[in-house]
Amino acid sequence: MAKIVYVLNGPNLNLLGTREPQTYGTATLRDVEKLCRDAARRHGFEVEFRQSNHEGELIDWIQEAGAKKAPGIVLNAGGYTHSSIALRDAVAAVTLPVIEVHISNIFAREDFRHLSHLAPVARGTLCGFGIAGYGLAIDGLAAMLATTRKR
Ligand code: CA2
Repeated sequence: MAKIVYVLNGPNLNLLGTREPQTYGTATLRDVEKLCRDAARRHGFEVEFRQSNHEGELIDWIQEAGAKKAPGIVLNAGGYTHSSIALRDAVAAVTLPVIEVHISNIFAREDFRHLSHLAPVARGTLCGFGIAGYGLAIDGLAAMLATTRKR
């Protein structure tokens, strides 16, 4: 059975590559998708790649990944990272490893971005690596799963 990693993107990430290149670079979300598919393939995974501007839809997808027993979730929750208790609850409730990713270094930005409600319930967090962080998250997930399987 195919091992399908969910890569979920939150609000405004559909605009990637069109604005704020000094913060987010010039790559588009399509480029991120390709990067994720290439990284996943190297580990024998496939990718379900989605973006939504709606909190509830992201929560539904986290629950869907759980119900389908996906190997894990890579989540860039965008601005909801800093505001959403509901997303945090969804991440805490799912039994799969969730890797939190941010393109920018949220700790080098405004104070309100320093708090992530997701970090305490995520299995790992990556930020500041640009879009390469998505590939690193998939590599990290694969390494975690390989370790788990050996136990
Ligand atoms: O650095 C990240 O990946 C963020 O999750 C991006 C969020 C921001 O609220 C987080 O603090 C950090 C914002 C996503 C908006 O993306 C845009 C991309 C291009 C142009 C405008 C917005």
